[in-house]
Amino acid sequence: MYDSNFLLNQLRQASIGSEQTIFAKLDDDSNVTYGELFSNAEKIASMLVKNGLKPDDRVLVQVNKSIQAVQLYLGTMLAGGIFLPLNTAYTSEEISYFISDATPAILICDPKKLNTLEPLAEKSGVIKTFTLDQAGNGSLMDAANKETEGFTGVPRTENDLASIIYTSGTTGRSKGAMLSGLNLISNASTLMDYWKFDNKDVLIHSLPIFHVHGLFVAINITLLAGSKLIFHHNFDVDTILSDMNSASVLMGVPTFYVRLLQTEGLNKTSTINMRLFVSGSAPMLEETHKQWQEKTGHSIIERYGMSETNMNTSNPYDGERKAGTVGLPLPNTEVIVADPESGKPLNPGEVGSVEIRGPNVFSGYWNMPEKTAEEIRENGFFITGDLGVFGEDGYLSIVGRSKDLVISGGYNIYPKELELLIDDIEGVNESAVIGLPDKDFGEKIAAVIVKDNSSEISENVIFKELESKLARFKQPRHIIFVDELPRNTMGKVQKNSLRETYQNL
Ligand code: MLC
Ligand code: AMP
Repeated sequence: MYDSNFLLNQLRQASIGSEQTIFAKLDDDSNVTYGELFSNAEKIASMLVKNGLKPDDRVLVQVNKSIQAVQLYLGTMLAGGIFLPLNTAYTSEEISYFISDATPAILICDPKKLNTLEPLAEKSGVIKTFTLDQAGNGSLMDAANKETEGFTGVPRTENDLASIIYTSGTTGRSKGAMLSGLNLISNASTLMDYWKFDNKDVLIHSLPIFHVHGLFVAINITLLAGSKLIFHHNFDVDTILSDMNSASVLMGVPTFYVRLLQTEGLNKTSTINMRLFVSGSAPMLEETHKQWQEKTGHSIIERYGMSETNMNTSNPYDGERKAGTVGLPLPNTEVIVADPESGKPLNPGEVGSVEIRGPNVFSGYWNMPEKTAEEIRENGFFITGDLGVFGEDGYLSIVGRSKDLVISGGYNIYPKELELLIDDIEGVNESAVIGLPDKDFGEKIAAVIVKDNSSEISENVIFKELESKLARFKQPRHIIFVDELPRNTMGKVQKNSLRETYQNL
């Protein structure tokens, strides 16, 4: 049984007041101790409560990566709020949807976005908007610094929500995955043991902190194990390479490894201090895994997860790490490959729907009971939308997706969202958005468009129209005009055929 301020107390227990460093070698060469981290989180929590935050209120956050943003994550949970981080690439139009869907009580944004976002926030009943910039300055920390440390925390139980992570939806509308304290802590503690983390570890942190990977996997494990983080604002190959002298673990998306493999300095000597390389969020090519092993002597651990479940499977720490597979189900997590209709488990070698059950699985989508019921079966198994197959050896391979999704550099892009916007542009009859192979990002976006000849449209018109509506990473890299889209006898657009036709673009 867990105590009431469940997640935070677990994270704090070994570290509160500690002089042990958590953030080491920051870009300005400073260090931050666990004691400082948590006392600032307490000040933020105290300030949020004074500003009217009630248990279960959402705190919507779109800020650049900083230590203060991590303190805000911890402070929000300490205050009993629900932390809702958003990709910094989202445009105001995209943010506007999240504000109206999540109805947050508090909004925190970059000072540069205040003028645009504050009026939207006020219209949606947000009590207060604060600012926080990459250097940690802004009205959030000004207000928090007036508080004293020692805020003990608003009581929470293990099933209370700790965070909502928005993930794109097949209908074009993003869905907020509701994650409880138990979802987060159970997964972090499983991974800490599975990957053998302890307080001697130093993790190179170059991922964004608005997603499960950089926030929960990387930070929660570190806090639980009392390890250190070398915390970078951005991904940079040279910096990572030089960090490897004083670090032990790197977590990244496959693009990290593809780019590192292209650098001169990557070899057995430069990685000699490292004990663990983890990859996930998108499929890693077998070729990348093998090249890494040849060049560094290290075998990357590929693991598989998602916003709704945190991590589900991982290649083993001690056993064989098999390229092209995502390894074995994690302890405490049931993973089946099932018949999509009946949900009945299939035999090894048979391709089916990957489904997950366990304490890591979310409770549902915010405000979307029908979607929740469609995706979580009555027996508790969550239908991931991924297609997989178990080998006789028990290793899972992800072989495709039943959901129409493109993953570019670890970011999810749902074609439907783009198709709805493109179809609305004057002069467009219809469109099909597909993912094509890309050496750097794994997949890239292409939009195949049929004109309606009502007005003159060109590539540029399409790009211009999408510019203010869509984050840059979601925008098409190729626009292809065609006379008609290929369809099957049922009238359904054949995206496979389009992917094949344009695979070499
Ligand atoms: C940046 N760009 C991208 C992109 N990232 N375009 C498509 N896909 C991406 N992922 C755009 C930029 O806007 C820019 O546009 C151009 O590409 C070049 O940018 P860059 O400087 O090369 O990008 P960089 O800053 O180096 O970013 C690449 C990256 C980043 C791989 C480091 O995308 C990244 O951090 N990805 C990690 C995502 C992640 O954490 N996913 C976890 C989700 S959780 P232009 O044209 O304007 O110059 C999850 C669950 C799980 O999935 O299992 O973990
Ligand atoms: P997200 O919704 O951003 O959490 O992305 C989750 C999706 O990323 C999963 O449903 C998978 O499709 C994909 N994914 C994550 N890790 C892997 C992996 N190691 N191999 C293949 N796909 C992955």
